[in-house]
Amino acid sequence: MNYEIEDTIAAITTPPGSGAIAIVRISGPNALPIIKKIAGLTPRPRHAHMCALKDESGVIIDHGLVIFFPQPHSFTGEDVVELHGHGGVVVSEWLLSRVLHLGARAAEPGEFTLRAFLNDKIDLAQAEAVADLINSGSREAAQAALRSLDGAFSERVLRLQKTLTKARVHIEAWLDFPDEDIEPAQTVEIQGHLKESISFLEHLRSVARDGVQLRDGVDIVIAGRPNVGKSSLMNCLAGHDAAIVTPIAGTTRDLLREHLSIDGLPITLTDTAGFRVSSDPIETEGVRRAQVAIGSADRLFWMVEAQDELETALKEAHQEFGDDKPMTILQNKIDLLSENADSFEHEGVTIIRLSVLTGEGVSLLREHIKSLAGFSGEVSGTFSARSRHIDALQRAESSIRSAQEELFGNKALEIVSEELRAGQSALSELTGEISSDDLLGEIFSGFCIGK
Ligand SMILES: Nc1nc2c(ncn2[C@@H]2O[C@H](COP(=O)(O)OP(=O)(O)OP(=O)(O)O)[C@@H](O)[C@H]2O)c(=O)[nH]1
Ligand SMILES: [Mg+2]
Repeated sequence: MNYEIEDTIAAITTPPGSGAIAIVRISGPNALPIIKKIAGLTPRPRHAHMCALKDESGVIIDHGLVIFFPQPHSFTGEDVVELHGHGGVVVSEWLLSRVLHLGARAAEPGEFTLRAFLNDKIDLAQAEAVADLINSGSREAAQAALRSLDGAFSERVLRLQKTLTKARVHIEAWLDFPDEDIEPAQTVEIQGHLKESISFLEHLRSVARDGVQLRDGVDIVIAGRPNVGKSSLMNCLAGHDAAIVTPIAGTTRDLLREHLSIDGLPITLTDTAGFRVSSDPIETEGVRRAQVAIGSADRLFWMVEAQDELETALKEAHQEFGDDKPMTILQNKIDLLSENADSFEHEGVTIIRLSVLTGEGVSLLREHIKSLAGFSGEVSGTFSARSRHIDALQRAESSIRSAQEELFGNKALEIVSEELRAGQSALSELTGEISSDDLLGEIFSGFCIGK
């Protein structure tokens, strides 16, 4: 990652290929001089100018719009110019090469957002939310990312920081004047701040956990012997005929992936070829691919027929995939036995009896999927979050709990102070007040070019 912000960067910000428009974005101190040479005018701030965009010999590359966002009121906090040209690969690359020729450097992935962060336009949690919004897998996930981008997560972290600062002010004062006794009323006040912080952190962590699920989703593979109804389930959950379903065993040969959402929880569902030993090399390859997909999935749905012996099904699945693979056993086709849908635990494995054909038990399955992800389904106030956020919130909580215990117990104020400092520092990682280059590199390299 390039952490220099003195130079001027440029990139095509729209996706490659043909489209109605393509946008070249320039950010940095030379954005305005560069555009003057290309468009032959000094654009007024935040006005769209229609003009001829020319190369160095005066040849018109394209007619397009020029919009100038002067610093600091731009996305990056620097002078930003956008060139909106016609959306063709040749024209947009020609425009970009002209901009680069005039002294701009090609932006790295995420570099515009990195600059917004470095120039204090947004904090780290908000920068991450930009990527989450772009990559969101459901409307709910997009809304959660937008909430984070608008500062919902950061505001809560800031509120916590303030409460902890209040507690630290007292502690530090006592440390500075060790001869003075601690007033009982003040201890109560600090305890109050710590208690408030802990319960707020608990709440924040549970909302963040939903946020992580909304962002990451769950990767589920449906597998089992041929003809048990795997593809039928895929179609049922996807809501359309994604996979071919026939009464012929061995219908599905290849992996088939669908992205769907259950109450906003993004799911990647993979349908696979039925497991059996076959002399057909295509089917054998299908089974091999299914095994690979199961290996990397969050969860395996091992499907059998309702009439099959449960113990046999469990043994078979454990033999095939080991004891560590998180799995659910689906006993399908209960309609043939005229039985009711059911969901229960057996030897630590969830068993769901259902009929994909009649739809009975499918709602049990949907609830099961949400509970697997620890997803409450209450997404209206959720913001997008990542596992690094959960980790930092957990560390902050454990530090504050230690401070609380110390204050009740031994009352070693140095330790209380140290724990509170550690708690605040964990919270600072969320918003990026404390961050390493490695972390920034990891976060911003996940962006696309031009963002
Ligand atoms: N009675 C009944 N039939 C079902 C049910 N679910 C699926 N079927 C039928 O079972 C047959 C096989 O369904 P598929 O969904 O193609 O099964 P599959 O497991 O994908 O089969 P392969 O791709 O060959 O491995 C079809 O005729 C389905 O209509 C069910 O709940 N009840
Ligand atoms: Mg199938």
